[in-house]
Amino acid sequence: MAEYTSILVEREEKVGIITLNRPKELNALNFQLVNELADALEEFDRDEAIGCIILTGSGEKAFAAGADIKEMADKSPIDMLLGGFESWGRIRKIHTPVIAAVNGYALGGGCELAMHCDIILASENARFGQPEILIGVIPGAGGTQRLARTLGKYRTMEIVLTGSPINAKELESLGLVNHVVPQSELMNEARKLANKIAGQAPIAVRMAKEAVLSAFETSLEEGLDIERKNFFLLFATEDMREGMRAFIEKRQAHFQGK
Ligand code: CO8
Repeated sequence: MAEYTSILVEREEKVGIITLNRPKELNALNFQLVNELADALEEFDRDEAIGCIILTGSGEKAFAAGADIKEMADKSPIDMLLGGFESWGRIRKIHTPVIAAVNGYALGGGCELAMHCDIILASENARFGQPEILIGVIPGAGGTQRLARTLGKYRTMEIVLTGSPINAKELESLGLVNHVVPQSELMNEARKLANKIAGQAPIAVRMAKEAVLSAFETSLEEGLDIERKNFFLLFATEDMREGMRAFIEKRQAHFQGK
């Protein structure tokens, strides 16, 4: 594992855990942190032994309270362009499923980062929001798009135009948060879910993630094509033979990632 200064990286068997680690700044996302995060996610993505990644924040107050306003305050458009924004694109392209364990504030870039993940678990005290409008800007890492595609136009407009926070329970009822749990249970629940995913046939998991994400980026026709091709492709894997044989023989399947 590479050396990181703004994140903590651990592995527990098939699960990789990344913790945003600037607790005094409520894990505000400076460029260094986002670059490190992209590096660490890619490192886990290359590791065939890792079947799922959990992303969380250190401390009890925040997942991430947004991009680092102190770092951004004096920047020019060119500084922002050259400052490492491509790391967000790298995070978006991770093939391994990523679970966000949102343990407090997920605001601005923090909310956008949670939405880059594939499943969002939240503690009861978690607060989400896109407060950029309050400091004279707008979301810049996908907030307007991912919220609109999940919640629809009207709720998204209110969130983006008022900057008001939303609690985890409300987002659970709107379908953006998968489950809300007590803070003391959050990492246990994330581990349980991560281990369940990491125990599935790895190539099927990858194909499934790709197919679901294509629903955000293609027409229904193209998305159905991607799903069907991935489905057919899985008939070339040993894990597909093993999974179906195990069902017929009434035993547990042993997947090898081949
Ligand atoms: N950036 C920098 N520092 C921050 C941030 C932040 N986003 N959030 C909190 N901090 C710092 C505070 O300045 C404070 O530091 P200090 O002790 O040195 O004064 C420390 O963290 C603790 O914060 P508070 O004292 O404010 O804690 P409170 O409990 O009173 O309030 C809040 C917590 C409500 C979360 C409050 O801190 C807050 O409103 N933070 C800012 C939230 C925000 O506006 N986020 C959006 C930022 S813009 C953005 O995310 C654009 C994304 C674009 C794409 C990404 C590009 C990289």
